[in-house]
Amino acid sequence: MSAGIHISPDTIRGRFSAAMSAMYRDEVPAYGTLMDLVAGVNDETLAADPAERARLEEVDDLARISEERHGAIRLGTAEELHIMRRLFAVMGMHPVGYYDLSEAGVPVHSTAFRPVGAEALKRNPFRVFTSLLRLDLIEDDSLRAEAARLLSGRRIFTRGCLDLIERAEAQGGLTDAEAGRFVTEALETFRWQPHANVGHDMYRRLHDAHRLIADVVSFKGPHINHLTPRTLDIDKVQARMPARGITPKAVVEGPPTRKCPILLRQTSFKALEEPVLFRAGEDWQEGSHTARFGEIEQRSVALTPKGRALYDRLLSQTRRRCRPAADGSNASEYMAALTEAFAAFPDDWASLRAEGLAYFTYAPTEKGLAAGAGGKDLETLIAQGALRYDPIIYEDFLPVSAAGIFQSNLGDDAAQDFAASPSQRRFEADLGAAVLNEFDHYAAIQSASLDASLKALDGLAA
Ligand code: OOG
Ligand code: NI
Repeated sequence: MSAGIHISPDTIRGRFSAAMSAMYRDEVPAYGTLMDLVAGVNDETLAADPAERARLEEVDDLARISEERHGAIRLGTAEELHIMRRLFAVMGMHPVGYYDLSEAGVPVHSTAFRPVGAEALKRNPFRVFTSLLRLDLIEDDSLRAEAARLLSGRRIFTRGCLDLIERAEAQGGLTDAEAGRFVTEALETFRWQPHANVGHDMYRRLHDAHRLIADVVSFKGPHINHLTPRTLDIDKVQARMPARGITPKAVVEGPPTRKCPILLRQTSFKALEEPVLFRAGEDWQEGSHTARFGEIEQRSVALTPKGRALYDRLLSQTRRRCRPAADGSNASEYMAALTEAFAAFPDDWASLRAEGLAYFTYAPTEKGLAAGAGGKDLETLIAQGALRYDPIIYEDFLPVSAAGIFQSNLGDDAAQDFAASPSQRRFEADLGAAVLNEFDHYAAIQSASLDASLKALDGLAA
């Protein structure tokens, strides 16, 4: 048998995200409603702004504008995380960034498996925010031991999936037919399984320790807990959710609405209560669990460490003044405080660039190519219109926003005090690889584009 021709990991990722989307819409009907709402608002936004439409047509695939940009799962053991890294690698998704959520009262640490590089992101930007439960943060010794025992006994990957991961690693890829089987097998890991791994009493104990612990330990696998399409107008979708019968979380996470948007804004609808069957001897006992929801996101320019420090400072300043209440009662007060604090964040592209707050790609203009660089420095070339610059989109996540998303969907009383203990080394040891530092990555994209631009200008100037 010949090895056959391997298809691109980007293609496998595209098929996988489409299959996941179809499965999730089927499992969580409210998510289908959200998708409809998002597509409608995106159409309206594009119709109202022909210039933006033309710009997006150039850089994006308009037909896929409303598709999923990410999903999220929560894992229980180091071994699960290690295999998950290999599974995602088959689809060209690699761990980027380390997020310590213990600081925000959620006992996990996380990374995002995502395509790296402009070309792969453009083909299909789907990524999965992946968290590993921190059993070491459970205080009750006997509960911790029981949780560890339950987790060590479960098998979240099918035999077929494991075989195909090994095959992809050995062959350096998968054929079209193998990829089809891989997507089918991999999907099983993310499927909702209503038959719990525990009885109701155990579920209660885990739940009382932290809802997230119950969500991970009580079930047979890491069900996908949300998917997130891209919206072009997050404020509008947030405002229209109630009319479509879905309840949005109290506030949009991230920066406020701006002329020059930065980083990432996100909101979600609240997780639904779903029927579960708990073990009861040989039998099953009916109960329920709340975990799965839908989210939307709007991405904008990536910030440098300096820009990010300013963002973090202004966000903390806002939250010291006004903490968003779970019931939404002070949502407008919070939004006003946020807008006021962020008045200190420059809101024009020229300042964001000149002050080193955000990342941009550079490209020579026609005019610049005609005139040549002639030894001029960057600022002069920009002032003379020889170089243009465009924002680099932020492709990662924000820990404070992620904590807000976790909390509103775990039940709003879920925040607890854990000893903040970032543990990136431990996480990377479990993962079996280092995570890519997102700032280094954006900086490299920026400097490569600048080098190439200066070379192009010099080439003609000579
Ligand atoms: C992950 C929450 C984080 C985001 O978009 O920030 C996240 C989870 O609830 O498991 O998905
Ligand atoms: Ni999310």
